[in-house]
Amino acid sequence: MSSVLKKTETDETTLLAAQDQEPMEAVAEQTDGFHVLLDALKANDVETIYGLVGIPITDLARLAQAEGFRFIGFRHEANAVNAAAIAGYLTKKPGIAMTVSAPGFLNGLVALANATVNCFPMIMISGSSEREIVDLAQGDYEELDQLNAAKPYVKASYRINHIEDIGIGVARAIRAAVSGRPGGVYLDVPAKLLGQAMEAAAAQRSIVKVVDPSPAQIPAPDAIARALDVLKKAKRPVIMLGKGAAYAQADADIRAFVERTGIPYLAMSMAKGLLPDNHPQAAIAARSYALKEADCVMLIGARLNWLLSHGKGPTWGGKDHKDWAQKTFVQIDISAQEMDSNVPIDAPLAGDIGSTVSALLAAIDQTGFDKPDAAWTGAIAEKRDANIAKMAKTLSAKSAPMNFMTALSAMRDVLKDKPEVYLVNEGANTLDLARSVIDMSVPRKRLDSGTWGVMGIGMGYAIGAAVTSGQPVVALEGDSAFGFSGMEVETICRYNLPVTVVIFNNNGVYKGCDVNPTGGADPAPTVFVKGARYDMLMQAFGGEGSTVNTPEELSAALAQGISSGRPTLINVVIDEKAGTESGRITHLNPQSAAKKK
Ligand code: ADP
Ligand code: TZD
Repeated sequence: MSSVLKKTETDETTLLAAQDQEPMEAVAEQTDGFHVLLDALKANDVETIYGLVGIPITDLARLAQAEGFRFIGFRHEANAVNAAAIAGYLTKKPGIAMTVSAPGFLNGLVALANATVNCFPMIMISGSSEREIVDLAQGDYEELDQLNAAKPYVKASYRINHIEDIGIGVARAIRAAVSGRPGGVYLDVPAKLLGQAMEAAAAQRSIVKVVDPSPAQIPAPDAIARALDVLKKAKRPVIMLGKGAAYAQADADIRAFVERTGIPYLAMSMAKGLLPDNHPQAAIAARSYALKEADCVMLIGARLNWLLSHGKGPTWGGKDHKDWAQKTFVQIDISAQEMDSNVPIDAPLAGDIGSTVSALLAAIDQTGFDKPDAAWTGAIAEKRDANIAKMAKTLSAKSAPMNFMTALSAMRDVLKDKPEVYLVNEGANTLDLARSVIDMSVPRKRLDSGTWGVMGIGMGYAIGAAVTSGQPVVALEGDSAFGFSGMEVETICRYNLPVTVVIFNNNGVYKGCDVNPTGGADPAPTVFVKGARYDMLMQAFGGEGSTVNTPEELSAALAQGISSGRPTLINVVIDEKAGTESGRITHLNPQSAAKKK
């Protein structure tokens, strides 16, 4: 946009008559909040917006499309926000989602909170009502104090009140989302702001292109020396890679560090594939043994939260759940506050993973590093190979109807030769078993329920991954998990995305054979309609759908779905008696915990 002189609304006759007297009135070109907001996003390389329309987002979405943005419209805000969140994770640039006010905002907030909890950078922009009415609680259309409602669940929550501040407001939101520990940011955009006008040239000057949005955070040299000292003293060290390491996109240096030190490594679920799961140093299939027996653990972008039993207790070789493991810990994390959150960290490395790992490599080049004793690496390899052989036996056992392992075995064989495929995964048994069975060989290809173990990310993540990458996506879903975002199959069809949804259908949550103990007509709380035809849902919108009963049928349908690049849904009939309550986290159920005592 540039400032131009514009003639006032005068017809030509008047102009001609007036030409000897007054010069044309000079009026600087005006612009409005809609345009300035989109210009601010464009200046910061935003190309795609995920959202759901309604006042005032409809006009914004239309204009965005007209201005060359890709606007992906969803059927529920949570899925739009999940798509933006995973786009942020995959690209290291904040994903952008737009929602309408109050209910639209609240529908999106769960996913925004989930993005924050998982450290994914994104910005949710919601339209909001008149401040004056909200602040006096006078009952506006879709009234809610969104700015404050968002605060506890996000990394930052901002409102822009004046058109002149849009540039700096967007810049602030971007920097908050991607700098330091990434997270979800809420940006409140009152409808009134979008309608405000200002001079176009001044608006252009107010736009901020954020310089170095996610600055490197270089660890102090003494912290590097301390960490190497702790690692060198270890007899049985192990490295744990988390999704922060995958996010960092420092793949080559991480691999060089693991290989140069010779330390066996484990990978958290979304870090699988950072090094190929069949790497000779992979201890993934010997996880329990490695965590128990290690005398030193180096965490790279992984938190010692519930997924790692808080770094203490029997999983780590402790006596009871409160017992600190007698191990040393080295931790790389961009958030210094993360250190000592659950157990004392002997060598904290507060820095970004790229800078920190390269500093460690440089220090090793100077001082050398002796690989761990063969007794330790050999013991891990032996345990791993035994576990893999044991699993191979389970996988090869045929079962009719299929159980989880039979179906996963078929999927594993198809996916083995297709490293480019993204695998989205949620459910209970479907999640926990697929994580162990399906190997990953490329970084950032496995996207799942993450830190909260949340259901509902499936279609949002699948759409976000497909839109961001153009690569094929397989979304492996429990039948319950699918239900949370299932309506987005229409979105998948509408944009003709290369997504194959695979539903492990065992007629219920965890399994489908529970009965109502009273003998009454209502089904048990965990049970769904039996023999449901989820494939017909995809067909309803013009996609491909099929129901499969055997591993051979599943293999063929999966291979076909991926190679077709078309929206596909495979309804996999799984034995309704297969499945464990809560998958592998049964021990967290209060009843089973009480029984153990
Ligand atoms: P996982 O669930 O795989 O164990 P978490 O989500 O618990 O992983 O942990 C990821 C950690 O990575 C977070 O503590 C976050 O602060 C950290 N992190 C994210 N990005 C970076 C980065 N670029 N450099 C260093 N640490 C990072
Ligand atoms: N609601 C939300 C938002 N997240 C959750 N994690 C749950 C409820 C509880 N929950 C789980 O933890 S797994 C699960 C639920 C409802 C579904 C398990 O059933 P499924 O998978 O059909 O998806 P399996 O493979 O049959 O176990």
